[in-house]
Amino acid sequence: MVTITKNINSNTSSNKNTLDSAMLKVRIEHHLSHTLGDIIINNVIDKQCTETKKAYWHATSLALNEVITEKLNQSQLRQSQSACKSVNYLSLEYLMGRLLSNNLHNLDLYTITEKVLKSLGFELADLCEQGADLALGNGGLGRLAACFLDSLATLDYNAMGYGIHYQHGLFKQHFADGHQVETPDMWREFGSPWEICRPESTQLIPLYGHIEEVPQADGSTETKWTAGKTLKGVPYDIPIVGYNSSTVNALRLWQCRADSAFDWDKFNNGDYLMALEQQVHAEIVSKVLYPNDEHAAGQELRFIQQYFFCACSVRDIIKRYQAQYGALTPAQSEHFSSKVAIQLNDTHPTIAILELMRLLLDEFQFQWQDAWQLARKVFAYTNHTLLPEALEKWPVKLFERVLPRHLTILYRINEAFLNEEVNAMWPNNDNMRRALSIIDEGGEGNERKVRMAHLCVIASHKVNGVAQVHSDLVKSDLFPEFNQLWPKKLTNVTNGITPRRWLKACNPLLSALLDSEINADWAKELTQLSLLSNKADNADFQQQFMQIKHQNKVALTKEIKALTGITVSPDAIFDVQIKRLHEYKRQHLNLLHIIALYRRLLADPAMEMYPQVFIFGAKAAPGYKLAKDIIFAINKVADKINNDTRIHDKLKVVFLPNYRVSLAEKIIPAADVSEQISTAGKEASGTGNMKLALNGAVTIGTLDGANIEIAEEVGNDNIFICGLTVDEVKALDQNGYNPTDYYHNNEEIKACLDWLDSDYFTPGHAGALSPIKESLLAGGDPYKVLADFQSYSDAQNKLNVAYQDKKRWARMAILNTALMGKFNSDRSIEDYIANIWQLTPVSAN
Ligand code: 73E
Repeated sequence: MVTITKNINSNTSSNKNTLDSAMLKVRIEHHLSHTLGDIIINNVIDKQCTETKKAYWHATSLALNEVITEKLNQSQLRQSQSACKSVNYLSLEYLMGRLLSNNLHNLDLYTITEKVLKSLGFELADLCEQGADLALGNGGLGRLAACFLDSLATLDYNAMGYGIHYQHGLFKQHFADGHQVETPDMWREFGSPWEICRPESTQLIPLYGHIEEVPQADGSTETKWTAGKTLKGVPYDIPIVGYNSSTVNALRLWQCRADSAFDWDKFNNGDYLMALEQQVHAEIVSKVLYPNDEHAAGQELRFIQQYFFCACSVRDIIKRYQAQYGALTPAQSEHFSSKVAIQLNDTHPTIAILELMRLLLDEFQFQWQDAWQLARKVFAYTNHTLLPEALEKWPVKLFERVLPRHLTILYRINEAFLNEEVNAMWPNNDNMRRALSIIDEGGEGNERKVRMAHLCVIASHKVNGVAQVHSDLVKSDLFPEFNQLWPKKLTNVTNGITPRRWLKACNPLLSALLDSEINADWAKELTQLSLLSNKADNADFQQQFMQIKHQNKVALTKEIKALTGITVSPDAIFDVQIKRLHEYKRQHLNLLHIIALYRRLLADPAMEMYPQVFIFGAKAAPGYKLAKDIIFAINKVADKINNDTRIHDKLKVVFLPNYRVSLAEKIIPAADVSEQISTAGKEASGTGNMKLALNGAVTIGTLDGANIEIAEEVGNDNIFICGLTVDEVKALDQNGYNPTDYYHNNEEIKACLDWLDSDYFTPGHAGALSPIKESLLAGGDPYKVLADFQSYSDAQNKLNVAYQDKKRWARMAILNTALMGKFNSDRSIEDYIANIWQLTPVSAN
């Protein structure tokens, strides 16, 4: 028997795997023949065909799942026996990506599995490509949730993620004549090997209906809710495997079904379609992820999604508490809050507050004060954005219709808050009452709305922003009055990323180099990478480091060719902007500079410039017209530039379709330059900035979000900072920003924008790119693209010159990798634990 030998970097006794290669092979073959049918065993099979690879991917995943499920069961037993406090992370989004490679790395089974599959005639990396991305999120917020789950399990904390089991995750993207086209994501068309259905934890969720005041014997009245409809929530658990730890936690995703499958009477009467109506209506609730990033969707279905998910999760949290500790009574209040923390990932799960209150009051016979005190100890809220269009406000009328009982509770919370707390601080001050009320009274034809963020701040014991500058702005600009009222409530937890997925698994060449250089488990203790600083000027090390970057660039070059047909040279600078498409992220600032470079090259083909490839990846929300126009413009400009022989390949532009986690894993290890050029004050944190820097890309960016903290870590010599600061943006707004001044005073800006009006980039269709120009001039350029153009362009020039000094650039790249220790999501989680959740770890040791 060959037992697994682990390298010194990643072994602890708690994580002993007893699976050997012979056993693994048997299990994979068992799943191939027994679970997946007999298409393969003993036949002469085509190992190159996709169907075969898919079957082997599936069988390998199932074989691994046996190990994982056992660890999950042991973890749950251990957590229950230790009676430790747990955190319940409530998020409408989880951007998990693929799981096979990550789970293998976290279990330290990657190498052995690679060998077994090789003996069967397959490349593991190739098989991993067969898995679908779990794209149950839009962007940074959902990916942060996924990184946090990884860290919680890695650090042996008792945690449960709660979310929605969307049938369709984020749409797939392709381009037709440069335009974004969306098609549905079918991640579990043929099922998913990772999920475990838990029918025993099904929940029934009431909604709609009416309330009445029922007189009580003591003369008081009680509110009784008679629901008009019931939904059924069925949970699917996805195991979350900690890295080199004894813990496997779960992500519990709720699928919505009808309370009963179909109407027998209608069916028997021959009305077959109508018989299924109920089912169809219920299934819609968990059918699809809303594809809006940083934009609150106003539809009733989204509201019901939020409620459904919150109600299922809160009931499940209580049920699990009761299963472990017995009945939940008012006397247990203190105990409950000493065992349960609930984190709200933005305001999307706010209704959980009302649902917990409702259950305590109506079903557990709590008095108001007992229920409210408990809620306030349990909840905490993370704010992820200051953008007004992303701040959720639901019409009171919608609340009244769908959740009449919850609305009465909300009113009572508001009344007590305004009459007691606000009045104590600002006596008889109607302006303050109006500013802080949970209800936005509307006025002048505007309907009354519920400010979800206010409810979150009032009900939570802690509220955090996601990077220092963002948290400061939450205090000063978003919630200044709340900060006056409760000076200790608002705090900061800077985001982080898991180094397991974002270095160890996605960049095996660099990982191997780090393993050989650093005598510690750097994928856990990321600050250990700072030891590399000593080698930043070492010629041999520079050579090795940059050689790896080059190999990663060669691999990406092939991917670019396969996906777009465009040929790029791995010797050029790979300049990467990958993130959702949004005006505030300013992909169009990047584009404007590309157009300026192109223009300069046409004017002077001998211009001194090191070849640069600009690589984009971004999805636009389907309803966001200007974002789609920007994608179209980048694609059209790319077409023209890439086919213009006059510029001798000095400039190339690539827009990779269908940007997602698994594509990010290929782009990030190959990036030289990381574009982080949001308008200062608009990007709360960013996390792509951390992933790129960790993989040795040098940032060109504004002093926004976590860029500021990245600059602090790497030092100003190792980052290219440009653009206005937060204060300068504010000053510009106060003094009246006029983009046409920049247009008239900067000849290059004018020429580039006017070029967009011609048919140069869209032959025969003059004006097709004009919406970009219009948004920057007549549209008022709300994100200050023109104000930052010159500074950005100057920084790009410096960067291009810096790259030509190979030693200087290698030093910068190495120091970026070396100095990213702070941005380990394990550190973020330890910050949450210390300041907000107060958990203790439970491991097998
Ligand atoms: O800066 C990012 C941040 O890094 C921020 O824009 C993003 O959250 C990341 C993680 O903290 C974010 N997404 C949303 N709000 N902020 C959002 C809003 C509505 C719907 C979906 C996502």
